[in-house]
Amino acid sequence: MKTRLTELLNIEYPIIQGGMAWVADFHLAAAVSNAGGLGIIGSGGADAEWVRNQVKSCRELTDKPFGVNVMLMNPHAPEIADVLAEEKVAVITTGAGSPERYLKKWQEAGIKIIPVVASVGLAKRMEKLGVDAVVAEGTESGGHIGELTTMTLVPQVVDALSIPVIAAGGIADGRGIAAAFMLGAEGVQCGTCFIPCDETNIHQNYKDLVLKASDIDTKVTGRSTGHPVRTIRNQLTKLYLKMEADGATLDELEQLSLGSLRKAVLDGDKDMGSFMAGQISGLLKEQMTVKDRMVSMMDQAEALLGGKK
Ligand code: TUI
Repeated sequence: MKTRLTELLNIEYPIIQGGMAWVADFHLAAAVSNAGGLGIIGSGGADAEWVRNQVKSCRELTDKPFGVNVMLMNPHAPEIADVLAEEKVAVITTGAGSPERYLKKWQEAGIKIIPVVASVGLAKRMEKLGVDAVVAEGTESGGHIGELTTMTLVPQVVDALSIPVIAAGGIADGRGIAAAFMLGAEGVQCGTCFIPCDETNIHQNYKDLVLKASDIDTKVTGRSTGHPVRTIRNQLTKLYLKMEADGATLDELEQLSLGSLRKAVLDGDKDMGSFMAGQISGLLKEQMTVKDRMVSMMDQAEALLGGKK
C-alpha cells in the first residue's frame, strides 16, 4: 500500500506508532520501524538527556527511520526540541498543544514534522506553517484526547488540507485501517494495539489489563480541568471522577494523579496506576510480536481494500 505517507517517510506500511508517554521507549520504536512502520519514541514528561539517550539506543537497534513524539505540555519541551534538531531525527510528532514555536528550527534541521491535531482549526494552521502531514486523532484514543470522534474528524481534516492526513483513534485491525482510508486518510497512527506486544517494555499487568478490557472499560477523567485523559477504569478513575463531581480543586486532583503513569508502567499497580489506553482495547485479545500484529493488520486491510496497491 503505497501512499504519499509511505513515500514521505520511506516506510513499507502506512502505519505510524503513537508516541505513548512512558510506554513507547526505544525498544518498541525500533520494533515498529524494523517491522516496516514508523516507530516513535514517546518523550512524555522526560528530560532532554533521557531523549538523547533513547535516540542513540534506537539507532543501535534499527537502520530504518524512526521518530520522537514531543508532548508540548512537558516543561522540558524547549530543551528536547533543541536535542532533536541536533540529533536530526527523521520525524517529530507532537501532541497536547501547538508546536508553532519549534517548527522553524526543526525544518532547518531537515526533520519531517507531523503534529497530532484534534481539530480542523489547528490542522489548517499547521499546514500553513509548512508541516509535512498531520495526525487527526479522535476521542477514542487513549491518553490526552480531544472532543471529536475519528469518524467525524478525519474526513473534515482531509477536506480542509492538501497534505497527507493520518487517522488515529480506535484503529487496531485491518478493518480500522480500511475504514480510515475510506475517510481519505493516507496512513494510520496506532497506539493501544502496541501496548500488549512482546517488545513493549512495561509491566505485564498493563498489557493484561488492555487484553482483558471490554468495550466499556475505559473512562475519561480530567474533563473539569480542561485536560481530559482516557485510561482503563480502576480505583483511581473512580476516585478521580468522584472528586471531580464533588468539585475538587486542581491541586487536589493533581495530588491524586501524581506519579500514576509511573505506577502503571513500572509497578503494574492495578488499583492506583493510570493505564492510558483507547476504546479499542476491547478488541485486543492476544499478546503477540509487533511484526505479527502489523502483518495481520496489513493483510486484512489489503484484502478489504482490494489487494495490494
Ligand atoms: O497528546 C496526545 N496524547 C497524550 S499526551 C499524554 S501525556 C499526559 N499525561 C498526563 C496528562 C496529560 C497528558 C498522554 N496522551 N494526543 C495528541 C493530542 N493533542 N490530543 C489532543 C491534542 C491537542 C489538544 C489541544 C492538541 C492541541 C490542542 O490545542 C492546541 C491549540 O493551541 O489549539
